[in-house]
Amino acid sequence: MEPKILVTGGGGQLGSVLIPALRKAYGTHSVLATDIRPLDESFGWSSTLDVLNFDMICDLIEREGINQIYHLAAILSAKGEENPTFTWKVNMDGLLNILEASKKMGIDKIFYPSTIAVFGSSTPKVDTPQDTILNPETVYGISKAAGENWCKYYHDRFGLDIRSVRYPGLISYESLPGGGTTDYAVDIFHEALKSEHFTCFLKSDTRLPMMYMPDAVRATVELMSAPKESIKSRTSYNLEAMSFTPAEIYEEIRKHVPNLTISYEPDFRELIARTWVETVDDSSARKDWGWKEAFDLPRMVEDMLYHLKQ
Ligand code: AKB
Repeated sequence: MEPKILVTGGGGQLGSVLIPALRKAYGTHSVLATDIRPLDESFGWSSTLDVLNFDMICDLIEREGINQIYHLAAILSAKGEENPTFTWKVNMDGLLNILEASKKMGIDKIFYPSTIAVFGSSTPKVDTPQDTILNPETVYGISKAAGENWCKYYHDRFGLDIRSVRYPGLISYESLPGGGTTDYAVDIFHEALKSEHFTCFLKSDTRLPMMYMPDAVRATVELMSAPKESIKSRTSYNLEAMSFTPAEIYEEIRKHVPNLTISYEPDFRELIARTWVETVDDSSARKDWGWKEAFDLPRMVEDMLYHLKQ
């Protein structure tokens, strides 16, 4: 069957890059971009959608003949701490509405992004295993860990084909992050080209897993097009491309922008980052559906600067 894809949270950092990629893969008229706010014309076929409104989701699925959903709408780690109960509502009720609507309306496939924020202080920090301790310490992480389990539940109990990856911090020249702990790794590029000084909200040695957006988009498309039998994890797959500290990305950018300076003013986001892990073991994704990154730190830095300078 021809895919007719609904993307929620389409105006966010991932959605605004993933939507054009899905259109390229499946055809311009096969992807409906939605967001809580009206999307501008550059998004093409779009609609407003409040994921807390179950009837609105079902109406849209019916009216547009939707058969796949990429449920990206969520409030991220740092922003989520400003209003924990509202974050829980958006992230959790939003997901449950999508799952229930998918069951009711017979949706074929669902994509649910999870995150390294599902890990916590007791999780092994290096080469974090696929199946490990999840004791998240942000409301975003708690909602995503619960969300992963809901996805498995709807798969096991109702046969829904839901697939998920635990994204590391995402770095993109095409879109800006909104309210995450890993946002510094995008901000540093913009400041490098604008003011040649960057004030980092993490400490110099805080190591986190990261990924360049072209890899994240390709991973998503590959996961979703893999044969059903090859998907062995129905919670969420660990995924990694690189891992670095603020000091390391600074040194790499300085090879291209020699006058760049950096200072460190750690804030509450440092405390969040310290509960996450440093590197993850993503061998299950590599084995089950052939994941392999194309960008390491030097290649990503070169490509980011090249595109941002354009
Ligand atoms: C965040 O920092 O909250 C996100 C994430 C790692 O999920 N980028």
